[in-house]
Amino acid sequence: VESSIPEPQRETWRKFSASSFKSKDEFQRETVRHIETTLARSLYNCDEKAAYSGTALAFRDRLIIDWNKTQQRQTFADQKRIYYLSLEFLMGRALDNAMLNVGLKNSAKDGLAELGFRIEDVISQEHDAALGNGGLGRLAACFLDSLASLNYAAWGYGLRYRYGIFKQEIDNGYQVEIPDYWLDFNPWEFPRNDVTIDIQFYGWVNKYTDENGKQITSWQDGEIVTAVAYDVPIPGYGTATVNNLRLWSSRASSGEFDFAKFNSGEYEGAVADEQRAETISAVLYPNDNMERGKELRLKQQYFWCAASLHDIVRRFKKSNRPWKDFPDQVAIQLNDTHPTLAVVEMQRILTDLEGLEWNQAWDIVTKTFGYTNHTVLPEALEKWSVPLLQHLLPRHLQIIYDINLYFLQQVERRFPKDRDMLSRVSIIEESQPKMVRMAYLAIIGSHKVNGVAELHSDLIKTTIFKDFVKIYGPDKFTNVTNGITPRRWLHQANPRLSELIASKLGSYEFLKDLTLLNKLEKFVDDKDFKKEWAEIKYANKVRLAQHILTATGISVNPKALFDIQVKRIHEYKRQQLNIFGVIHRYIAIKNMSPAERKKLAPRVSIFGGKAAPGYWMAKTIIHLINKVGDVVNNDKDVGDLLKVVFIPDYNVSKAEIIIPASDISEHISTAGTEASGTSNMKFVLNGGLVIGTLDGANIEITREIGEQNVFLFGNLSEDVEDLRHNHFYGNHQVDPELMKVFDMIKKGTFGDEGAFSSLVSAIVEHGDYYLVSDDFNSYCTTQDLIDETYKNQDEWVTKSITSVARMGFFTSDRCINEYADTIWNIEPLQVKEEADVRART
Ligand code: BZD
Repeated sequence: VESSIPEPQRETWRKFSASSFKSKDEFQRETVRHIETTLARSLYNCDEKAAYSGTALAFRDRLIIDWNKTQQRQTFADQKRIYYLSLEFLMGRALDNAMLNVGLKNSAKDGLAELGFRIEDVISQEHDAALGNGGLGRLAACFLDSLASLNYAAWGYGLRYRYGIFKQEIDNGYQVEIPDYWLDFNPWEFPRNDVTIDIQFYGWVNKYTDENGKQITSWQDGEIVTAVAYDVPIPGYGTATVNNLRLWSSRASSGEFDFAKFNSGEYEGAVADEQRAETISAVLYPNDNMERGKELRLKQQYFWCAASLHDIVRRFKKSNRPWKDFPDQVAIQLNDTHPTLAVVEMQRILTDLEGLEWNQAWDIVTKTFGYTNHTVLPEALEKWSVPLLQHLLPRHLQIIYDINLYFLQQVERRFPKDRDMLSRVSIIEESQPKMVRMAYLAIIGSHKVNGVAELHSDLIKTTIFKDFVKIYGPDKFTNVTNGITPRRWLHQANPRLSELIASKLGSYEFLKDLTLLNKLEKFVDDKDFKKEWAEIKYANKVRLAQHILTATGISVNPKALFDIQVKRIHEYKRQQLNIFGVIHRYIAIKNMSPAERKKLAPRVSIFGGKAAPGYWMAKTIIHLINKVGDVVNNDKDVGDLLKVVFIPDYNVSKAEIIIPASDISEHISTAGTEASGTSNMKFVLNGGLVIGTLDGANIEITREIGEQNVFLFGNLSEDVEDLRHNHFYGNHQVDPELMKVFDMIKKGTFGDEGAFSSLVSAIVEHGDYYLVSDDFNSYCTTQDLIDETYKNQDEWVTKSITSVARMGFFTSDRCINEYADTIWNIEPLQVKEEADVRART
């Protein structure tokens, strides 16, 4: 490379090459240096925020050194890389993760203590990186952790939103959204002002024949916005691999156009252009599983896909390989349909810009892409209107039509007798206006399509994509059951449990091979071990009780059973079933004699989660939970027997406190609606038991840990259709116990009943689409069984330990290895320095 240092000077270079700290003293030296110089603070004005900044900068230096080496190593090795395209990366905090992954948390802890700070206080200064809505975004973050930990050459590509998911406050029981401006100090990102790509919008398509008689298609005029790369280092656990997450930020293009405006005195106009450009990466859309069809969202998608693809193509071209090698060097995974335009952009690059024949290009495209589906909910399937695409991306719409034409011709040849098939599988929905079905485009443009848990992968094959199974055969469709990283969700969130497990297994090796947990089963009868296990759970509950008190003013008894449901608020996830169950319990307590009350196990019902700002029903559910809490928590008859808590602003760092503190967690979606769920895995890995429906990954969790360790209830997914039908055409009776709950709401016990009438009428009058009434009895009975079981603490702890021991399958390491083998066809890159990686803490 021409820009590298000539050989004679390299010695000097090497002599002063940056090296990273390895001990407590060196950590202190680096931290103090950063505080005094980089931050220009002194020991006289160093608060926790400054201590955080200095510590983060010291660890950042460490990561950079390994990051640079990793990128060099991967470039030299010149192997296939995997690119994970996701509009969301829900990373949470980075410092704790960096400390644990490089193995120096203990040095930092002691070092900070000597400087006058508690490490927990320093760590909690960090603002969450909340560039995601929920499960889909957090899955992407777990995948990055596994990819680096397993030494895969992998890049994430996303958007650098200025505002992440909104912060939630609760005001008088209502959700209020506060903007999440998180970039005032972010030491984990590196602007690459030299890595920019110009992205085009609008304009028109010019087709002509050039002087050599060649057909040229060119997309002309319109508007240019510049994408600037911001890189985030992703350290692996116990390895020297540090991968890259590249996030694109939008800014006005520095073309002559703006200067002309400036010079002609149109200062305001130029500034307005600039702001319009910056708007593209300004804010994360806060809807999960709900499609809205907004132009700015489509602009975000194209901006990010185009920037990422041009970056990938530029990197490939440096290797001077022929285009046919592209799929051997590059695998691109589409996290849901949000990046589907990447398929179209790739085809455009290869044909319009690089001059390949259509078929040759399309072969490369389909070998490169894989598509992961995360939902079967019809309202969540992405569609873009043809007129909008025509306006914003005229050339891409033409390419989509061509892809569709060749695809339909192929279908026509294979199924000449099935005319309906053509309209069913067409990428274009013949509605008013016409719509582009992004999932169909993603399937047609990929070589593999996967669901995220067994039931879900079966459902997509038999329902929404069944025609495509006929067309392509079943092998194109596969399952990769989701997983979670045990580094963050066990070791970081629950350090005492991790330490106890390590003391029994002899090392922390289980964090790299989670199946080793099965060795814990030997100890289920070990009295001391069980006692310590229970003590750790109790300590985690004390920690959560403290947080609840600070955040809500509600004081809860840590000896009570903690029953937790934290996740996005959605009708299909059925937080309404949970809160109706709570009201049912409240009624029961009110009707009990003092003697009966004495026998009841005290319970704390804990909720948390955000509602999409425009999702009225979800907001009403939050309101009801809070109002029920107001009444129940202040009822002298109830006392400690029942408390209802809504923890505001559920996010990754709060999850790390909440999840280790559950006795029971709720995963109670209508069967067939929750694609996988991943918090179910996190809760069980932390020794909590679950109440759940036979949905998503609950089914596989049950298979792994044993039916006797799970509280299952409710109807099965294969019966849902018939039940829904009967709600309208049979004689549908709402469960009588549920009616009593509704009576109490209607009486105004929880305030103005009108506020909650939509929740009641959805069930009583509008067909109860989510089967709340059908599952109510089974749900309440199962909750009673939980009370009974909890009374026998010894048995409870046995279930807890046994479950954890059998959770090895649900690591995202297993999941990533499955993607690598069955979809990406890539191998990890061997890392020499691995032997040299320091002792784990
Ligand atoms: O993806 C979730 C599913 O609902 C879960 O069942 C599953 O476990 C996870 C991971 O596979 N889906 C989402 O979180 N979806 C979104 O957040 C989303 C965001 C934008 C647009 C559409 C959906």
